[in-house]
Amino acid sequence: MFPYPSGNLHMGHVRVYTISDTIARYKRMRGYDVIHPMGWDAFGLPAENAAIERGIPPAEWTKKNIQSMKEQMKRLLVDFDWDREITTCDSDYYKWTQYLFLRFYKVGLAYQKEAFVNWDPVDQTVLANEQVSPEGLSWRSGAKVERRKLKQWFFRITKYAEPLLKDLDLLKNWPDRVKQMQANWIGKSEGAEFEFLVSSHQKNIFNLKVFTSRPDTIYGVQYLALSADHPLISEHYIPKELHSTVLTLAEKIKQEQQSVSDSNVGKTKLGTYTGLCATHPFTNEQIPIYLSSYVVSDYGTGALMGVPAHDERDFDFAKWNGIVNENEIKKVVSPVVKVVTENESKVFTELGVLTDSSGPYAGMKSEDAMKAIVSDAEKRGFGRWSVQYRLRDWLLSRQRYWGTPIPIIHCPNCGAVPVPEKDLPVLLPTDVRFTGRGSSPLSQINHWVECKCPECHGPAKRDVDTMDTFVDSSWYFLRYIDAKNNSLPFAPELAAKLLPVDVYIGGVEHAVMHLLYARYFAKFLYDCGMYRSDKGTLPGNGEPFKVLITQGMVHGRTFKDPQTLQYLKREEIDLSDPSSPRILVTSAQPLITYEKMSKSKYNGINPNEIISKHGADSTRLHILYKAPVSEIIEWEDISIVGIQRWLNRVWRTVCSVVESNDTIVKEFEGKWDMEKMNIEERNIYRALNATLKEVTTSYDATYSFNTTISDLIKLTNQLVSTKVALGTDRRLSPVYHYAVRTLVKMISPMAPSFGEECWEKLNGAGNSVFDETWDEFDENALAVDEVVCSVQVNGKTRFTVKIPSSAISSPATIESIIQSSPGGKLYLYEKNDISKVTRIIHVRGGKT
Ligand code: ANZ
Ligand code: ZN
Repeated sequence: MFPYPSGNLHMGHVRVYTISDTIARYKRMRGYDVIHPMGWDAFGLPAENAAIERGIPPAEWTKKNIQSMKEQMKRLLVDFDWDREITTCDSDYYKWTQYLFLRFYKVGLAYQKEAFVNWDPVDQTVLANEQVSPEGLSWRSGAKVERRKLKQWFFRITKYAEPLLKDLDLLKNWPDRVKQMQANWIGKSEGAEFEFLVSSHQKNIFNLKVFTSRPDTIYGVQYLALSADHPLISEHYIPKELHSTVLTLAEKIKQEQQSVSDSNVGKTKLGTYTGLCATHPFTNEQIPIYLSSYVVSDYGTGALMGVPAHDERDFDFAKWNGIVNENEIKKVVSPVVKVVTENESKVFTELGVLTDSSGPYAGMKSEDAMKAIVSDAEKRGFGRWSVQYRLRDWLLSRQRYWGTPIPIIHCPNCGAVPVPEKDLPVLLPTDVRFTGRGSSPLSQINHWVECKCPECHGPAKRDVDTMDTFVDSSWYFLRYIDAKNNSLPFAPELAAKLLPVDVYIGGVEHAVMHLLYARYFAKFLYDCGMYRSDKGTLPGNGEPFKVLITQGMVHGRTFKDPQTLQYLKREEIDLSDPSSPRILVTSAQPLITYEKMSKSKYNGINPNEIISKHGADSTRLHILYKAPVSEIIEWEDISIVGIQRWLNRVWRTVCSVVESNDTIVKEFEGKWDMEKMNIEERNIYRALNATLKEVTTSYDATYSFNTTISDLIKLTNQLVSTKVALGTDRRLSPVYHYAVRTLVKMISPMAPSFGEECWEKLNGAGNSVFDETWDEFDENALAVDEVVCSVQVNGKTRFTVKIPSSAISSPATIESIIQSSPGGKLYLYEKNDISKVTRIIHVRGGKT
């Protein structure tokens, strides 16, 4: 995932790009043609705020930040394909964002409708959600933010709800957690729709539809409830005497739902009787209709059937509004197996068996009753199956300057007219004054706004909104494959050949929005034939990312005063003894925790400092070693010395074989014969191949770099401690030499400059380890010839013996080896009496 160019790399970037660089370098060594691209998610609010606060033009601010972040990435030794670099605020990128917007627009997937925005009444301006404090105040004026209805642009992502949900199944190499979050966000609900006739003076005046996920509870309906926006809530339908009560409450509910914090929407139990009743379609009973704050206007039909016996919220609402007494609650479902509990909850929300109150459906199981009830309702014409999604259309327009202009012209005669393709890009004007006040900056530039209608050539106005930056980032990975194309966003053949992205790495905070939007874009473009290929190359249906790695956060060490619990600055801590930090003034021990890095906690780590102090290689290895990729890292750099000591050991080992006998190794390569090796060589050869196997799997598929590093440390230690029979002249053992070379290769993707240095030492200047091919492990070497077997006597593990592989299937041989071993003599003869043994149990691979 590409970064926002804030100006500084943070530790999260260090982590994610170390992971991607490691995989990319490894894949190149394996002979793959790797695209490892980088770009900048460069539109957005901070640049505009910098302009308002400090008068720096957004473009300038952004460019400077990109420069400095690029330098930092280079210092981290990340090997990106800079010739594919893209920047979303460059017109040769946003031209194509506009082009793609129009593709959506032309098929009706981008449209305009009224929606609420945050309005600052003092500065007379629209605010982004990030500019509104949790208390609902404007970041600049401090005014209480209001909600206003304005015409806004939307992407019809709901049209893709079903494929976006269903195709999660195709993503076998995505974390389950992310798939679950997307599924919840889409929120598919299967149920039924019923119609209730509302009548007055014997006349049917309205056909009221409700959505329910529990059609089996239809006989338990004791009221109906409407949202404040429901068409029945109007002077036309509500009896005169209740106009003021009902309509006033409806206004109040709307105000409350429009307040900035959405947290109390649907929670309060505001409600009132509307004076209307409807006929229950099955029982013909008259059911009262209420107005209620917990009914969401844009979900289902904006109306629901209240079943107090089987839904908690309905129960609360019915009780608070005095709709029914507790003893009048109509139970229509009971548990299949009655479990008697102390305080049986009043509301039974599970599926069960229908009670006698359910007319002809009594005695049926919920599942069967649902089918029967909906099928009967269908036959009688007042109900049907229905599917609802929580997913809402994506509001994409922003009343801001620093974003992709929406390529639409509004003409008084022709309405909204797309800017013709030949006139793209619609460039952002540069003569802008940033005041943070008044209507959006673009709307204040008359010469930009005023234009000619492309259709009737009469005077018209440009759309003055810009796009949400999530639009820019929904397709950038497609541009990487063809970054310089100036006739299309990307060539379809190239896309078909190179996509989907093999490995996509980023934070789990993008689990929903970014990853869902990118899937939506890719699927739409796939459906309109902009990238397609023979079956097999794509995992299906335009899914853009084959493997998703969500790296964990990097937490920083915080110090707190144990008394006041205040966060302390680094300068307030005496760290001269790293294992026992002290508070300088009091010499007390501070409380130490690891938390998300933030300025207010003084626990931020500047990657520049870490790299300067420890070097890029050690920094990279340390960050890979501290935790599995998807888990949180508690960052401290005290233990980085462990990594450095290891690298020193590798270096000394490299130096000890330095006079290259490359030619001898080459001679052996591919035909190592264990029979001809002495025992030490054989052990090394075995250890090397075992490590190579593990490490290769990790680089290829499991990305468990922390264990990769510990495997490599283990191998190094074995090389250091092995006294090869050939004495101090280890370089004469081709096996040893081969092992050292291969060790260096295995380390290199993670620690590239160290790897290069070692390689030069081994092979002379001018040789790059990244030009080498990866060694395949030798399956023969992995066959073990001894197994360690641990022996329990009377339930306690007492000793171990080594059993030759050949004897493993013979219990008698194993027993005799155990008896004659030193441990066996002690525990079976001296401390116990072997003649009293009653039972011998062999356990192998967990099986008895
Ligand atoms: C009767 C009923 C009985 C319900 C019962 C639930 C349990 P999900 O599953 O999330 O889709 N509902 C319907 N429209 C609503 C709206 N616009 N605002 C708020 N709530 C609404 O939720 C569907 C259930 O939420 C529906 O099923 C309805 O209550 C309520 F034992 O109908 B149920
Ligand atoms: Zn026109």
